[in-house]
Amino acid sequence: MVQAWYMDESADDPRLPHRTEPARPVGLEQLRRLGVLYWKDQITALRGFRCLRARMRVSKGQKLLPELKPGSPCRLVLLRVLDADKYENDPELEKIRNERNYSWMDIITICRDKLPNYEEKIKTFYEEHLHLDDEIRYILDGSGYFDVRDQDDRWIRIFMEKGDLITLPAGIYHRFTLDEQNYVKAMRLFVGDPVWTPYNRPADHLEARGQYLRFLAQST
Ligand code: KMT
Repeated sequence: MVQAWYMDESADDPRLPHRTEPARPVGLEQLRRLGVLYWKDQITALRGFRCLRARMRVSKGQKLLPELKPGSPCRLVLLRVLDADKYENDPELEKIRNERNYSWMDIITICRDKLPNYEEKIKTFYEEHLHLDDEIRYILDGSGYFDVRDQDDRWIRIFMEKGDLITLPAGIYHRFTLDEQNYVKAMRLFVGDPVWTPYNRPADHLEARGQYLRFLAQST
């Protein structure tokens, strides 16, 4: 499942996990209420299914939850499996792209040797900002953290690793940092022609922010 949690207030290196103590994990449902969509190379829980796994073949790239062994009774079924190793020709990724109109894509590698103006870019990514459009990222390799503000303006940290796809809605305040691996390779997706302009906080006068706040107000 998604690995997300409330952040502590410490001013230490942002690449550290910054979990509160005790930890306050955040689930998919809470992210969804903030308008954040998240897919993993994924096992989806469905109530009402029993023992399907007994006859299910688990093919390459699919994962079992650690506590489940093939054949054991369960109420889970593997529904959708993204495979970051075959991103160029992955029917599951195609499905998501078609459903959500993610027509445009490129690939960004963020590490000291590969990204021009690395230091400057890293700083920009970690400034709290919003965009006028959704930010959609699919992690192909490495890992990092997206931080998003919740409805009470507290930071939630979302760990993103290979096979994870996330959509941050237009108007949400957020930021990105590498973790201690100092390396991520990600697909950037976009609806139409890409615009990457970040609007650093405060950007409350923007229509995208107003729209997002209206979404939050009615989000259940
Ligand atoms: C952005 O626009 O914030 C980025 O591209 C950085 C994150 S990509 C994993």
